[in-house]
Amino acid sequence: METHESSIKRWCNAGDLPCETTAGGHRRITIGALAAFASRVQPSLDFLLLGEDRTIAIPGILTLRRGKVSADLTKVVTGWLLDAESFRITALVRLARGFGVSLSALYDRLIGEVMRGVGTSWASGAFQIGEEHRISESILDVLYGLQSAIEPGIPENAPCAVLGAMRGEDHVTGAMMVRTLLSEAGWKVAYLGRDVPEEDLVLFQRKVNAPIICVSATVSRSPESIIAVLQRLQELGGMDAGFIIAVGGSGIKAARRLVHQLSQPDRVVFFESATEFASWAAAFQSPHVLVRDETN
Ligand code: B12
Repeated sequence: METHESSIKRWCNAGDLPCETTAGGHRRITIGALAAFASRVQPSLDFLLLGEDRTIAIPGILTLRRGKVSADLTKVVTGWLLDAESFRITALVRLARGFGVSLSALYDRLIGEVMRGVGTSWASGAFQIGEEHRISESILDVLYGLQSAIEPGIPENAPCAVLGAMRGEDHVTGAMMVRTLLSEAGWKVAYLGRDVPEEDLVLFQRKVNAPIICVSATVSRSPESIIAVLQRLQELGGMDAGFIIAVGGSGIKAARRLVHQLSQPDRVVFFESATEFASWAAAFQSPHVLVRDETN
């Protein structure tokens, strides 16, 4: 809800919204007072969906806005995930975006961090496999919800990208994040989910005439095996294939140094983070344009 400053002053003056006046003459409103007021005027507000944890979540959003993540916020979000309260995370994401925090920053700094923490807890025996699965499903609930909210705004004639998790890869959280980022940047996405063979990625690339194939890999594997997957994609596409391969995820890092082994190394882009990818996708020009530029 967007509220004009004058409305807030009016509510304060009328005593509806309790506030203190500072020595400098400014009004100071506590989060508790704001929550009580908001619950009277609009009970479904995202702010209220944060529940009692709002006293940690709101300062946590402000920390995210400054480019950092607070340990308290990470703990709160992990707790919500353990309780399968994905609606609270969705509310947090909406609020954070209202405060100017980008989706990609939320993914890299907050959700990625939370999921890595979940991995550490699982490895140390603090979480059982059922808890890890429940958390994974809850985070996917959030991402599917975001996707459904973004998708209707994509123009009918928008370019389409193909996206999937690399063959043998069951982790799809990173891929789903990329899906929402592409959609937010105005792309349609042919999303193929987990464990996608190269043949199917290229089949869909042809079907939708996609200028980008995006591949995600979370489990680390040998650089040679990643290069083999990328090479196969390029062979299936042929020398005049009109697509760029965007590859990312914590599992692919080591392969970057072998990129020169590919038949078309300049047609592959490696990404370390969602933030890097989001700006690249927003500014992307199709390979046809790139080829034309090269010959000029
Ligand atoms: C949740 C989880 C699962 C869930 C996955 C559910 C799901 N729906 O995705 C389940 C339970 C199914 C699972 C299974 C397994 N898992 Co697991 N899992 C995890 C966990 C806890 C979180 C993964 C995650 O979501 N990470 C967060 C994402 C967002 O990070 P990310 O992928 O790196 O993505 C970020 C960026 O890299 C980027 N990005 C990602 N993809 C892309 C793509 C593009 C194009 C771009 C531009 C950017 C980009 O954006 C993201 C935002 O920052 C991790 C712990 C960890 N440290 O990651 C272990 C972890 C990844 N799993 C691990 C293992 C070993 C497994 C299993 C093999 C376990 C087993 N013995 O059965 C299996 C099967 C793996 C398989 N065949 O794929 C290991 C991997 C170790 C390694 N050597 O790499 C980890 C690290 C746990 C550990 N500490 O040992 N897992």
